[in-house]
Amino acid sequence: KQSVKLIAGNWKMNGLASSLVEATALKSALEADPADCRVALCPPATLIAQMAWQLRGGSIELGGQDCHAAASGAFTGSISAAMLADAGARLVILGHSERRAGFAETDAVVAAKVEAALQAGLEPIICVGETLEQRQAGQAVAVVADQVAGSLPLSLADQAFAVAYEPVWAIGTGLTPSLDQIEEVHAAIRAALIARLGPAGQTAPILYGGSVKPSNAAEILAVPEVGGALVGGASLKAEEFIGIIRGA
Ligand code: G2H
Repeated sequence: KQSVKLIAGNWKMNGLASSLVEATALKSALEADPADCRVALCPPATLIAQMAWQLRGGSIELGGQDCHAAASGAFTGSISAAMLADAGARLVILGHSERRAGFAETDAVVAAKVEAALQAGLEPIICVGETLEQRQAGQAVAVVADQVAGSLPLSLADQAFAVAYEPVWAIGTGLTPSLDQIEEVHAAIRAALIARLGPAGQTAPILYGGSVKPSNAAEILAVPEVGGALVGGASLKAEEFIGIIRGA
């Protein structure tokens, strides 16, 4: 049996205090019928402390969606990894394509953020994925392998972390790669992880992300080397997210 899967919800810039209703509904559902996997929610940072209180005593873990690479200092508007941990987060998503594209985050920036997360005791979920142009040019595997090599510091070797494969063209579009395409890229990521980190690269879960929903979760999660899912839109409603969790 494969190790336990990680199903993480990425709320992105969605969620006000009123969204806590969904988190509470998810907690109740998991208490009534515990999941066979790890479940995490990554809400906007403003909600983490409140949700940590709301979800106390339950099994749902919390994560941030980004952090600064520095430990502290004059970085107006930014949040450090230690602040996320202090608020109650255990994980942090780093290098999401929306950060890479919209905030000019290079592999080197992502790697520095991963170091900062580890320093703060957070488990990073490091995202990689090709654009549609890159896929059409037959470069998907090469692009993703390059991102793994560049975004993962060697200090990850003895730490808990996950990688998320998120093809940019599948994010929020309703499009998903075929199961064969997912299998091919996940195998390439596993090889790149081992090339980069040695035996330590053998066990980190490789999540799939991009338009995961209750109707496609079970088949995607059954693909070899798919160690979980990073779920955007469908994590905002407890009912949909639980449908995905039940597929794990
Ligand atoms: C990909 C994913 C979550 P969605 O960004 O990280 O979002 O499931 O809405 O495609």
